[in-house]
Amino acid sequence: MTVDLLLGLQWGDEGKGKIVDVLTSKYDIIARFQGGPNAGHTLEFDGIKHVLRTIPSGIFHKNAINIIGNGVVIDPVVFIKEIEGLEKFNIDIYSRLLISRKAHLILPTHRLLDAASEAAKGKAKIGSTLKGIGPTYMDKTGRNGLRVGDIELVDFKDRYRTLADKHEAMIKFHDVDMQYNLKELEQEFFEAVEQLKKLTFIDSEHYITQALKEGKSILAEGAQGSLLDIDFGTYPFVTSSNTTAAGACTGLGVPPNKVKNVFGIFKAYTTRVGSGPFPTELHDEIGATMANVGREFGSVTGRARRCGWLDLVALKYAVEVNGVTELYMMKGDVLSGFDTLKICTKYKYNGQEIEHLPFNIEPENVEPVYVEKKGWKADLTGMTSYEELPIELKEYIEFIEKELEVPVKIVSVGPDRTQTIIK
Ligand code: 2SA
Ligand code: MG
Repeated sequence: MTVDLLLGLQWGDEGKGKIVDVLTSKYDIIARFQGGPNAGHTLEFDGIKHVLRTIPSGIFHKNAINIIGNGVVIDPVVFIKEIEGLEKFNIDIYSRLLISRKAHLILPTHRLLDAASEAAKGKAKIGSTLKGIGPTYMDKTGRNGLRVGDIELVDFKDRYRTLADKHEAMIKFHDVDMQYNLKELEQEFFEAVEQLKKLTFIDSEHYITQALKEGKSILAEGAQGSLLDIDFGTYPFVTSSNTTAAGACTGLGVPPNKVKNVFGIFKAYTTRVGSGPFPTELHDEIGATMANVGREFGSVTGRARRCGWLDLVALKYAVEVNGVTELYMMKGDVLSGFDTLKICTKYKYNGQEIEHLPFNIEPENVEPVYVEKKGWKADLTGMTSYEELPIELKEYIEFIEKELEVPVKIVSVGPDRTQTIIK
């Protein structure tokens, strides 16, 4: 069998949680391969809204196994709270969720270090979610990190102390005003670590190889978006993991030749939260309408998301880097009501018109070039078939398909599981 990937093609918040949930019934295993509690995957069904942080979106389906791969970073404190939240809905998490021993742990001092580092950057701050993601991946690549498997070692606490002491020195180095009670944070951390031991730890690469041999189907669920990839995103305004297709291989132990379909998910417009360049950003009424109608607030931090027109230059880049085979368009319903819609197809860059994403997309370097499309007025949220969709929306979709040379297979017209049109 093979592995399919579901990835965000923009700056995150494309609606991955909803789509994995819709697709899950087709797969035996759902796996997360990167990121950590900086993600917030929102799922809505039966009138209830769930926000998942580290746990894969397949957790609501009783026949799916959910894996947290080695590429993920886990904050035991956040993680245990997430589990407690799900237990209220009588979900048998312990039989459905497996964690890689090689996943790295977010320590309380990683979170503090994240905050200190951002504060020290001042205006140049990344706009991090402050969940300790960057410092944890730094320790991973710096070969200092603690992993889930380490909590079973007798000297875990000593190892913890050595690393936490080093972090404290680093926090001091940043020389910013920070108040914290590390003793309290540590108590909470070690209690959560004890809870974590109730879960099943696996070697995800071995588990996945076996599962593939047994004919199981696997869906790898990305977090954040392609333009936040540590290598291919708008560096340094990115997250610290590979959010693109290759990350699924290194973050789970999936051999590249086992990857089959790559589902690329994008919003009918564009949003970004945190700092960093955003060529099609709108600072006007239109952007504000998108934010209001689309409820564009971070599901974890509640931060307002910046909004703008669809950017096909950036989207084409993401399609290429990921090798996307099918596109899923989200939130088409949010664009209902505009007379005209704009789509960016090129950038003006150094006096020339270009169609590829250049090294630097700061506003002083690029100016978006738009084509205009006729808008539609109909409310899409009750529509259930592609045929029903307004002709202008179909034209909007067909234009995207032609430009990206990949078919749009799903059109989402609302947050609920049922508001999903399969073309
Ligand atoms: P970090 O926390 O250090 O990885 O942040 C680095 C950059 O990556 C962005 N980032 C995100 N952007 C959108 N959504 C994310 N997840 C949450 C959600 C965000 C929230 O799904 O709603 O609740 O605000 C996410 N995670 C990281 C971040 O904004 C920085 O630009
Ligand atoms: Mg999100």
